[in-house]
Order: sequence, then C-alpha cells, then structure tokens
Amino acid sequence: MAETTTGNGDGSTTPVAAGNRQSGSGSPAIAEAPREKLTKKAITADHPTWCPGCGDFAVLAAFYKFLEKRNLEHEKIVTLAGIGCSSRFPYFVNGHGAHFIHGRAVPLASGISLARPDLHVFLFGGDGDGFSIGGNHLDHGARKNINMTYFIMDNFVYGLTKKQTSPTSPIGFKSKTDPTGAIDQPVNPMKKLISGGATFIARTHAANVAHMMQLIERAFDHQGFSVIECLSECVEFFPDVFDPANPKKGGSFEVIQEKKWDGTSEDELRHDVTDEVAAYKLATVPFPGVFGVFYETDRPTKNSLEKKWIETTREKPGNASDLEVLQKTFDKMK
Ligand SMILES: Cc1ncc(C[n+]2csc(CCOP(=O)(O)OP(=O)(O)O)c2C)c(N)n1
Ligand code: SF4
Ligand SMILES: [Mg+2]
Repeated sequence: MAETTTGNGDGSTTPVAAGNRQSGSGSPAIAEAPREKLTKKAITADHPTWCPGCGDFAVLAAFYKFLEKRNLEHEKIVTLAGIGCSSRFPYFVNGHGAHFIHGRAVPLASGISLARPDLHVFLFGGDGDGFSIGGNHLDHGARKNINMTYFIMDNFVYGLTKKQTSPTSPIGFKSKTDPTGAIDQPVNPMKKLISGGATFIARTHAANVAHMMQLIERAFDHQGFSVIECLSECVEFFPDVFDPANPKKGGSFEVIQEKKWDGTSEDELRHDVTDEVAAYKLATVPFPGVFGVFYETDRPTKNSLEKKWIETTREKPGNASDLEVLQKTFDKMK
C-alpha cells in the first residue's frame, strides 16, 4: 500500500502521520475534517458506454466495490489507461485519471507512480493495449518493478476497432485481419509476465466478481508491479469464447490451491507462489487454464530505489536544493 506522504513543493515528499498534516510552514496544525466514507456514488462518473453484456462492466463493479471496501482517500485514486473498449475505464471512475495513447499506459503510470509515490496508481486496458503495442512497455515496467496495479481485460480480440486478431486470439480465430483464421501462436500472458519480471501475477474471470475482488485486494497490497489478467468477454466480436472457463455458463473455474505451509501431505501438492518455475508450469495448463495467484515475490521497487538515490544525491553536496544539484551537474559537464 502507498505510504502517506506530503509534497515538499520541490518534487520531493515527506512521510506524515495521518491526521497530522500542517497547513504550511510556520502555521499551526489544522485538525483535519473527518473524512466521509467513500461510496459508490462518490466514485461513479459517466455511465459506461460498453455494449450490454460486455465483461468489462463486471470489472468496473468489482473495482467500485474494492474502492468502497478499502475506503481509500478519494483524492489519491488515479485510474489510467491506453486505448480500447477496456481502456475507457478511467471515464467511469470519478477520480484523477487519463485515457492515454494506445499501448503507452505503462510509461504514463510509471511517471506518475515515481513522481507521486503517495498516490494509488491503477492501470486498466486490453490485451491489444498490454500485450501488442504496449508489450515492450509492459516488460520494462515489470522488470523495473514500478509500483502500480495493472488490470488487463483480456477478450482475445481488438474490440474497439471492431474485430481484429489480437495477440491472445487463439489459432483459427476468424477476424477482419485473419478472414481465414489466425495462424500465429498467441501470447501466453502468464509466461510473458513471469519472464518480464512482474512481482505479482494473477489471473481471474469477469464472471467471478468475488474472485476478482480478492485478487484486486492482494494486487493492491503488493508493493511493486502487480498485474491481473482478467478474462472479460467481448459479447459483440468474440462471444462465448470463455464458456469453458465460465462457471455461469457451465464451464470449469479451477482455482489455484496455494501452499499453507502447514506441514501436511496435501500441502506438498499445493502451489508455492514464490516458485517461479512452478508458476511457469501452471502457465502451460491448456485453456481455460487455472485461476488465482501464479507468482508473487518481494523485490525492491524502482520507487524505493530511486528515492534512496535522490536522497544520497542531495546529501553529497550538503543537502543542496534541486536547482543547485542540477546546476552542479551541468557545471561538471562543461
Ligand atoms: C498507435 C495506435 N495504433 C492503433 C490504434 C487503433 N486501436 C485503437 S484500440 C486498438 C486495439 C484495442 O484492443 P484491446 O487493447 O484488446 O482493447 P479492447 O477494445 O478489446 O478492450 C487499436 C488497434 C490506435 N488508436 N493507436
Ligand atoms: S465491442 Fe466488445 S469489448 Fe467493446 S464494449 Fe462491446 S462487448 Fe465490450
Ligand atoms: Mg481486447
């Protein structure tokens, strides 16, 4: 979870105890007005423009539930996205947010997360946005372990642009770009994320709101680059593709049994979420695969490493101002 900090006006932040904020230098502390509980009404913005029945509605509903449950500071909620039907998400959340360039949501979110580590940065988007045009950015956000929670709504198709083959479309899928059926090997999101270096990797389904909620909470509580792939049906351009994974349509929804470390013989068969190779093996289970947390590890975030680096850089010239540090750096280049 993000630590509570206050801006120092120079781009840096200082941790403050909740309810102990100062109104300005030299002025007495002003008691904070009690916060009203965050309600669904307060966080709802425009009425979603998705097609009736689109899986993305359920993701939004789960996100509203999560925000209400965790009662986050309203002004610290940031929702960001690239372009796509799923990427329209920030329009529907009343908070800070941006609907950015197709595939460039991770760099945008990275800048915001690094500049304002006190904010809760949530990123939303589709399989095309995340694994195709944004695939390279996804890898670098993951390896740098930049603190954010990324929800990829995977419908195996480009929905907004009306049915082109996406990087997760199965072989044989007929679309406007593959009228005779897709021939290319699809991306395996779990494998890509594991090898990319993401530190929290999970998989869920939009038909299972309770499961989505559990995973959003765990991803949010994780420090670092946390990603959830959520199968979310495009009822318009790829209907029923998730039936085998949708309990509401009679499909199976096999949840990963995580190790409890209770020393029992059953536990030996359970999944160790810190075991990268075991996570990779789970990712090879054929469609519909398994659902839950594949991998989770603790690694320093870029946010924390960069903070330390900035502090030592400032300390060296005797806690000089940012401008003085910059000037000294330029002087050295002369
Ligand atoms: C640079 C750029 N290339 C292509 C497009 C066209 N475009 C917009 S959304 C999109 C794909 C959306 O697919 P996905 O990310 O899976 O989201 P979905 O609509 O399925 O939720 C494409 C190709 C664009 N807007 N910008
Ligand atoms: S086109 Fe598909 S993904 Fe887009 S809103 Fe409609 S059902 Fe959802
Ligand atoms: Mg898509």
